[in-house]
Amino acid sequence: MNGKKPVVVVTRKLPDSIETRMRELFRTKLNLADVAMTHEELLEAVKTADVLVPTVTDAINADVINAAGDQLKLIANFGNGVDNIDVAAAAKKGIAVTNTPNVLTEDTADMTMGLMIAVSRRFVEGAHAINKGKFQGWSPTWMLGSRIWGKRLGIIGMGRIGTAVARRAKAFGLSIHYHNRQPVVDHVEEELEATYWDDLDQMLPRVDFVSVNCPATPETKNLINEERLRLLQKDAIIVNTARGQIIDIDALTRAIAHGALGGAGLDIFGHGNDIKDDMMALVKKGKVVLLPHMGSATKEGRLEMGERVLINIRTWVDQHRPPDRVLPPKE
Ligand code: 8YV
Repeated sequence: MNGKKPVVVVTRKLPDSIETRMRELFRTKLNLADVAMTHEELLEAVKTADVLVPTVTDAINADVINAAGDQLKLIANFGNGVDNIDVAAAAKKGIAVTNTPNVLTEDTADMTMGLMIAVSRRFVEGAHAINKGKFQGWSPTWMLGSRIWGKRLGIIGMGRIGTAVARRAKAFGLSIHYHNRQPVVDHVEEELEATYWDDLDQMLPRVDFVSVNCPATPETKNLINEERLRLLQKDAIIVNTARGQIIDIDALTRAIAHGALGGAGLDIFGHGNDIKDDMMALVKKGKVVLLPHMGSATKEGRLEMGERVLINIRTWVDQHRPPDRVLPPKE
């Protein structure tokens, strides 16, 4: 660094206190307007940045990485998932990538439970009836949902977030089933009274709820495809607080529209224009609850994510190994 402060380019508006500290520590270029940078703007930014701080809305693909000047040495993602970054291309160019693990686990798990309840207990429909002035008075057979207590939940991806979902779900009276590359350690499996399925196709027909909590990787793209959706019980509810590409959204829409699936809660939308009309029709019928990727959107969470970014940049500047280094997939 030659004793000079590194140039840090931040692609979106971050909490004020994080931005202030970044300006104190580094030569930081902020994006106060908070308009997502275009591909061309990203190509320009990496020519001068020593450190790039992107978010989920920035595609830091091989084109962007290959356009970077030799000074770019760190991509400190403001976010846990790094599916927006070509980590392998970065590694080839000697650029380290870091993320912000742990600090959004509990918030995302809360949102997962929230969506399970919202869909099965028809929260949005009920609130909507009142908001629209359509509530004519209570009736014993109106707005009936389905009970959560005593049902089975199948978690796909039993990492930090999946495990945090399982802890909450157990308290809601759900039996925990999970699919993961490996079973979790014995004491966690015992604590959660969880049942491991190495074969996802075996688990899906047996559960009433499915929660998607695995990362988006080439292996998990369309993991829940048309065939797998067919395995589910016809009133099963699927919740995705991870990434959209893990479920074939058109197949999901069709399954719910045809009554082959109970409903879905999806916290995966980055833009309103990602949502097709057929899906909106299901939203209007109360079969689906959609959220604009709010799982980790708490004031506390965003500050902690910012703190992790600061720590990662700071340790790198001090020539130590940043604590949240993400390694490229093994070839
Ligand atoms: C973040 C997320 O809001 O961190 C993640 O992987 O999915 C989100 O909850 C987002 O990534 C910020 O970049």
